[in-house]
Amino acid sequence: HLSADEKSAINAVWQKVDIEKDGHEALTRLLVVYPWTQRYFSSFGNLSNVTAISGNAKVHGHGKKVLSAVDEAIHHIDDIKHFLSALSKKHAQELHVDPENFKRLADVLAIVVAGKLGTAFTPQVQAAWEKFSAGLVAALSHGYF
Ligand code: ZNH
Repeated sequence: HLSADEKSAINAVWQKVDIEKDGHEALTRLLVVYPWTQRYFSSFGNLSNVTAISGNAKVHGHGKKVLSAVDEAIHHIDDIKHFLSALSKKHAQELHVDPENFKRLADVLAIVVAGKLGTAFTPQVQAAWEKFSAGLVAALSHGYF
């Protein structure tokens, strides 16, 4: 479970995040660094290179959607597994997303967040953020079992 200090570190990180811009950046990075993930977004059109991915309006919209869900999850931080259970089931049963990809998204999001915070991303803040990310990934993976 998260301590009060950890929660305040997580909130301090999240205050710096721009849901639309950083969601777009994180999803773009996911699709560029792990091109295999493009297979889930065949309806998004052209994802053939970095310029196409970052300029794709559907990638932009979806990045915002994903980080909006993370925002809501942060507002339900003590009950994250329950809060994300329907979304997890949807990814498992309808979207058939390999849950390994939640970890990959959490990794690229950590890179985006670290870039924004700079020296404010201290080892303590990183540890709290990783704990939250692990809980997020676990909650999204829960519906697979
Ligand atoms: Zn996901 C969808 C969230 C990850 C893939 N997603 C989605 C949505 C949301 C989300 C909110 C919407 C739903 C409805 O509509 O109902 N995701 C999310 C989150 C995360 C994620 C929070 C993490 C953190 N996803 C993910 C990944 C992938 C995905 C990793 C892959 C790779 N999703 C997806 C898809 C979809 C979704 C494919 C569908 C889209 C469309 O539009 O179609």
